[in-house]
Amino acid sequence: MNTIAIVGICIAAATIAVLAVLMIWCLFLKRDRGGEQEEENEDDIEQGRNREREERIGEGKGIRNRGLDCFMNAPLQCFVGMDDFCDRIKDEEGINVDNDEAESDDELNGKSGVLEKFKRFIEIYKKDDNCNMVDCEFLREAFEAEFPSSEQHDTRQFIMELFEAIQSEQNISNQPFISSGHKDHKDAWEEYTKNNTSIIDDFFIGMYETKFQCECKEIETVYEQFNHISLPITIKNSLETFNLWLKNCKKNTYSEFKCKKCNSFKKFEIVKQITKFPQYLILAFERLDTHKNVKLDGIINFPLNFTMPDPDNNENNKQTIEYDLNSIINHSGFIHQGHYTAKSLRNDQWLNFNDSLYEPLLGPPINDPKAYILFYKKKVSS
Ligand SMILES: *[C@@H]1O[C@H](CO)[C@@H](O)[C@H](O)[C@H]1NC(C)=O
Ligand SMILES: *[C@@H]1O[C@H](CO)[C@@H](O)[C@H](O)[C@H]1NC(C)=O
Ligand SMILES: *[C@@H]1O[C@H](CO)[C@@H](O)[C@H](O)[C@H]1NC(C)=O
Ligand SMILES: *[C@@H]1O[C@H](CO)[C@@H](O)[C@H](O)[C@H]1NC(C)=O
Ligand SMILES: CC(=O)N[C@H]1CO[C@H](CO)[C@@H](O)[C@@H]1O
Ligand SMILES: CC(=O)N[C@H]1CO[C@H](CO)[C@@H](O)[C@@H]1O
Repeated sequence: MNTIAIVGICIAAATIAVLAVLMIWCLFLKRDRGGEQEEENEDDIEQGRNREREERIGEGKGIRNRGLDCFMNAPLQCFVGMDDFCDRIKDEEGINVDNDEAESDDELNGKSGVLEKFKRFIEIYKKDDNCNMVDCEFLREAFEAEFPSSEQHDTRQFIMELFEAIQSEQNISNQPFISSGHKDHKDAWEEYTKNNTSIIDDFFIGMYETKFQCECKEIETVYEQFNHISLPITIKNSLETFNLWLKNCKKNTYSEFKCKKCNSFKKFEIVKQITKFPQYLILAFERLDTHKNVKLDGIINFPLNFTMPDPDNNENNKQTIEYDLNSIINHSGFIHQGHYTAKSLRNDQWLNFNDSLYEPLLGPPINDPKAYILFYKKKVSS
């Protein structure tokens, strides 16, 4: 019995000893492992940082695409490339929105608080950190009602909606300004800006002047705002579209109208021209013909820069306004199934943006056959 008891005690003691050794070993192992893991993690992070440092090119960041977001990501890259606009928007405030609501905007439906969200996006993008990708789901959500994430959308429509949303938050009705009876184009622009003072107006809105002149010399002048200019592509003249547009910028046409003075139908000469050039001129090629349901793939010659006569100093067309290409949006694919990418100039370096991916380009994009929207920046006049 004694022997059995002693053996039992010995086994128990041995077991306890083994267990203790195991436990202590485990603790050591755990601590070692932990240590190793921490080191590994640090290594990972460090390598990641280095990788990001290597991957981060110039002033670019990618933008995450959660499905069909490229219609929004491409123009956002173009806006980020507009330094003066991004500097100004930081200080802009919406006066038509309840700011308390805008603070907790993640739950907001609809477009409310777009300006605040757009500012947040710019701030995150411009932050000098090691991130090479921005997630802007909060901005995407603001447009969910109009641009459901389950469908493809037209990037041009998005740009217009973004403008309208910001304008209306800064207390501007989105009625088009069409007005007559002004002294001249400066007077018309003053009238427009008196009640239209959003950042969008300061950077993207231009104005057309159209003069209707009757045979009897009676003239009526109409002013009309625009936020972009559409250039039609016809398959035949696609090579010449841009130059044709430049040539036609001051265009004389003729048509029959009823003259108020003559009180009868007369031949009118119509002269239409731009009298207010915006800081950023947006040109959109009419590639997506939704009526005929086709996409026009014509190659367009568009210049890296061009000049127009300055309407404010128009004596002998000597003074000119110069524009430089700032960014372009590409559309590849078919009319109802395609992909948008952007090329944007950042600090003298052209970058190619494809959602979360981006890469430097060797030079500026010239005659890109897939160009859909062009953004030109007005040169600062000296
Ligand atoms: C501009 O707004 C003011 C009030 O804010 C109004 O009195 C004025 O009539 C407006 N101007 C035009 C041209 O509508
Ligand atoms: C305008 O673009 C052309 C190339 O198309 C370039 O050679 C020229 O230097 C540019 N001019 C200015 C003023 O940037
Ligand atoms: C635009 O399309 C052209 C021609 O297919 C292509 O070479 C280029 O990479 C595209 N650009 C972007 C920004 O995707
Ligand atoms: C954009 O990137 C995707 C891969 O994420 C690739 O399949 C596609 O060809 C790229 N498009 C362009 C225009 O570069
Ligand atoms: C400054 C200004 O005009 N604010 C107005 C903006 O619009 C809201 C209503 O739409 C008015 O309550 C504000 O007075
Ligand atoms: C686009 C826009 O809001 N236009 C408005 C500018 O202000 C005039 C009045 O001066 C309004 O009539 C326009 O609707």
